[in-house]
Amino acid sequence: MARSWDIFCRVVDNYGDAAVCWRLARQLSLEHRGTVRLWIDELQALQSLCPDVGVALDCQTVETVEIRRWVPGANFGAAADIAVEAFGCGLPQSYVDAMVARDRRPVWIVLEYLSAEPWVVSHHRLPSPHPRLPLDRWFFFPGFVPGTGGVLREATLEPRRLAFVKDPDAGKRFWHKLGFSAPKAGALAVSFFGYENPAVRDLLQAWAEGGREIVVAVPRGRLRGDVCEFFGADDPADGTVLSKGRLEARFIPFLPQAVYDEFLWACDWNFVRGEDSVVRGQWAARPFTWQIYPQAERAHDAKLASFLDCYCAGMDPGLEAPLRRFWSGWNGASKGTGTIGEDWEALAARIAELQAHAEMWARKLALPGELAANLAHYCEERLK
Ligand code: TRH
Repeated sequence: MARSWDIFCRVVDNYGDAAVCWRLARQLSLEHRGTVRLWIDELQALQSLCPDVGVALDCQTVETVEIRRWVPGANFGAAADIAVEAFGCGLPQSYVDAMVARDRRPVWIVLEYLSAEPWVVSHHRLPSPHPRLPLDRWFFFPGFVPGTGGVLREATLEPRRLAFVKDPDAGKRFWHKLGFSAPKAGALAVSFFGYENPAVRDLLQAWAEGGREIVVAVPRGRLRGDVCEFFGADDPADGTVLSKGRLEARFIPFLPQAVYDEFLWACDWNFVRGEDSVVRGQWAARPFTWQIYPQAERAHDAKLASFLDCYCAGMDPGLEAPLRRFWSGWNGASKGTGTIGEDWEALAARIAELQAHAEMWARKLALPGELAANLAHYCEERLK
């Protein structure tokens, strides 16, 4: 049955909140026949991901989703069948009142952060009654294993990816579109997205002195400052190429979301971060390294370790050890041990095995089912 949805999104920082909500909104509308309104408090982040979004508009429809600016005092109108409170951002009181006023109680979903921690399975889909009102909030947890809500993957993603990887010229066309030639045969292409990171210097140095040519492409963003510092460059324009030893760095713009996927497919190794690029990196079925969103008192260490426990299952221990050390060095956990270059060399020497593992992992990641589909199905059950 066609349902109406209101998705509420507060942009805390960066792009992840907007990215996840935007993907979910599109999928519910395009793949689940939903009438979807996305209430978002910062249109700039969304416009970076989807250039068709106008930052000055209070109300606009893009790709069948109605996008509404979420400001204090906004007129929300009647509540939808389903309200999604993304990442516990809270629903406005006037909207909650509108939910209570409906004859048929809407479903209130709290869409949680993505985590591989084992407790997620037992918390997924638990209700929490509202302290005063006749409403339940239902907690919906994305995740990597059966028993969780899964992760987002639009229906067109895998066909697009397969068409790209099967086309021998697709990679070349991608680099040309950005104004570069395709990396030379034998060079390893790397996408480099992350937060500020003191490990960048050692890794770039190792690449410059390493056994293989590396072409690292660096989109505009927080990690780029560390790369510039390594080269002694001051904010190079997009399109700039800087080299040192066997390392070539290409500076590229922040790409629209759909083009970002092509970037991941065009590279042999992807450095990803946060909540959403890490998922796209996994669907890209390429070796990758995750810079997890840093939390107070290093609460993210446990989350990273849980993910690695899932991801490394079945991997040869001789490959798993450098992979864990490399990821931990990239996430600042083993600062000062100075093994990031050696660990990289150990991994790069076995990249074919890591590639096969990444493909196997992408198949495993599909096992819990797809997040938007799982959510739509779950809400339908609640509304029956
Ligand atoms: O931007 P992120 O760090 O997002 C977040 C936020 O910090 C958020 O507050 C936090 O809650 C969450 O992480 C855990 O990283 P993320 O999630 O990977 O989002 C980046 C998005 O940007 C993702 O959709 C990919 C996209 N992207 C492009 O569209 N073009 C690009 O060129 C690049 C580099 C990324």
